[in-house]
Amino acid sequence: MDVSERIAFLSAEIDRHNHRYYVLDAPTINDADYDRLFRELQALETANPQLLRSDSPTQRVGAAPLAEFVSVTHASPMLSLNNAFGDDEVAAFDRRVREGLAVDDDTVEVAYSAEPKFDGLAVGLSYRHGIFVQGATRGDGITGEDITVNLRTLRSIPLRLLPGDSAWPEQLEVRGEVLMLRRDFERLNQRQRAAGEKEFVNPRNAAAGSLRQLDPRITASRPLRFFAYGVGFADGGELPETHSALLDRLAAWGLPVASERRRVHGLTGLLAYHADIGRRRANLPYDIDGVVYKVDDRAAQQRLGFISRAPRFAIAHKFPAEEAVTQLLDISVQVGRTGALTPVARLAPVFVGGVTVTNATLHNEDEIRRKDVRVGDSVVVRRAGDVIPEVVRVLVDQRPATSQPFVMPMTCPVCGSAAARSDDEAVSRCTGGLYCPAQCKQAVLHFASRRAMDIEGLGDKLVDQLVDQHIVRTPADLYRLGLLSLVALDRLAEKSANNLLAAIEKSKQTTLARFIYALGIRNVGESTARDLARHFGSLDRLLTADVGQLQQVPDVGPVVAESIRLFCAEPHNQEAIAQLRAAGVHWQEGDATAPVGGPLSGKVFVLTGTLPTLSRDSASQLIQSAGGKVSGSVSKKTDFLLAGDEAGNKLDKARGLGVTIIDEAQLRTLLANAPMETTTDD
Ligand code: 5U1
Repeated sequence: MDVSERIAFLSAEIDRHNHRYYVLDAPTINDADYDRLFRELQALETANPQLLRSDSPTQRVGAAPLAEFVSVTHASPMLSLNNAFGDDEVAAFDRRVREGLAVDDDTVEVAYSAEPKFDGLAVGLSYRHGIFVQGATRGDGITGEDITVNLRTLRSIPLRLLPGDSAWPEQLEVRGEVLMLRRDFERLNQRQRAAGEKEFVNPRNAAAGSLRQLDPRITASRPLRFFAYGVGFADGGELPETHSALLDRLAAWGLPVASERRRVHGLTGLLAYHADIGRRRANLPYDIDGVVYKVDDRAAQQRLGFISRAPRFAIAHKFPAEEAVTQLLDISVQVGRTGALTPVARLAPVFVGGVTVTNATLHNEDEIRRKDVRVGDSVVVRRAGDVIPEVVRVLVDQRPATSQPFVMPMTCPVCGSAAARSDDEAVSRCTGGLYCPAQCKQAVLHFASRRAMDIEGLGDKLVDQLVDQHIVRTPADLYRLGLLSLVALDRLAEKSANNLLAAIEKSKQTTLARFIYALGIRNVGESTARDLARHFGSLDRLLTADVGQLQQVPDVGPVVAESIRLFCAEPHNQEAIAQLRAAGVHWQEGDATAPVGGPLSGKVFVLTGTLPTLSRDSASQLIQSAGGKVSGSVSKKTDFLLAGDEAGNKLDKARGLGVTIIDEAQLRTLLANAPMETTTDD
């Protein structure tokens, strides 16, 4: 055996043992022998650097710390799931699926794939010709962050896929979750305790904190696992017809897949699976917050399609939220961005749903009255997943004799303006608008937030000072800030102040969708802002639209349309928009039908020749999903000619017109590096 054969043998052996340990949970080697193989491989690679492969098992750790995460546009959006909280909602899901697939015969049951719903972080792993090339977080579902170097450190992620029984597609993006097993979490916390370091609150937080580290050595030191639950994108190869067979195939390629997955039939099968996993939940190696059902037939999934960024063919059936009893110490009233006064329960600390809870929402005055919640009460508190904890009910028999009903203040607790409640609303609102420091702070924070104008470095402590010292009264004032006023603030060094000013300057160039979202119009979230931008294509068209025109936008009903109209009609808002424009905030306006805000927004591409890995369709899809346009012929309006092998006379024409000619690799760079786009939730 020569050196290169020995290196290949050792790499394959180490991969095989990783797979046995991390994926099959059936190791066949002890730690000392594993270390010996590993050290021998390292020594051979050091002595023969020309034989070092990027997918070698020694190359998991060792990448240099990153300065920042680069954003990546997903080949297809990473969707979220709709939730069902009870059997009736699951029955409704099954009914919708049957209707959608026109299954009329009552004796026929739909086949579903049922799986645990991991309480981890969604990621996508891209393989090219079976080699792991890129890993990304879900981010807003359209763009995520490139965390390849961190994901490479997870030994449960194969750096090269096993051959299995069938060939991998040339390009494959596997979707799944990164999590920490409970036993690994306990051990990690023991280690933290022994080192005098802070303990992690729960496995999910520990996994999240470990994955988003700029230094991959930190990620490598944390016991993270990956579990696959599907495929986001595939090109150049066949995949099985059913989702359950797809999961089996992913497992055969060496990817970890939950062993609790089952193929079940009809509503009865779904509910029996939920009950079974619910019974076994406490003994599972990982935290789950429910189960996921997917129509098993993948062609049927395509037919059912999507609604508002969630698939119609799948649903998460959540487990009931965990509850605990604690003392209600006080009720305080918070003022939100739109002036809503929200009563908040201040609680004696209690561990529930994986975290220590000290505050819980009481929603509004009617809720407090309905539940008759009083200071001093013993209350049942509930928390599920990342949902805000809530007070469920009061243990009235334990109530102190002296307790008094809660009375909602008639004035804003922050600015003293009158609090008003309209007949059709459950909440009272402070009428102070931006005069109210609480509303102003929230408005500025929202305006600057990552998915709005993305002004990095403008945190709540800074906004508190800027608003409290009357330096900032509206978001437009941010663009008037100077170095002198910033360095005069508490704890803001000159370097940070300069960075902030640069971030503010950078934010001036934005997209229409981001700008609309940043305005903070009531009932207009990111997705609606994007729809509005796409529909109207210009801010002025939006500002002058009437309720009827607004309701032509997908998902905009009478309530949202009225909120937008009210906002646009308000002179203060028009003034604020004018100030922002005068300060230099700008975006590209144009074709109302083009996706707005994608990294290739407004760019016209023409394709010619055969690309190395992408089909024409996939390349066009990638361009369009990033906001670009694909045209059939080269003209003066063409921005890029994407040329592959055997390019035709379009290449000559493009050269003649001075059009930029790019290859597939340059397209990918454009997709990854172009200015960030707008978008959404997790
Ligand atoms: N187990 C599992 N989790 N999960 C999450 N499957 C699964 N599928 C998902 C998501 C968001 O989405 C696909 C159905 C598109």
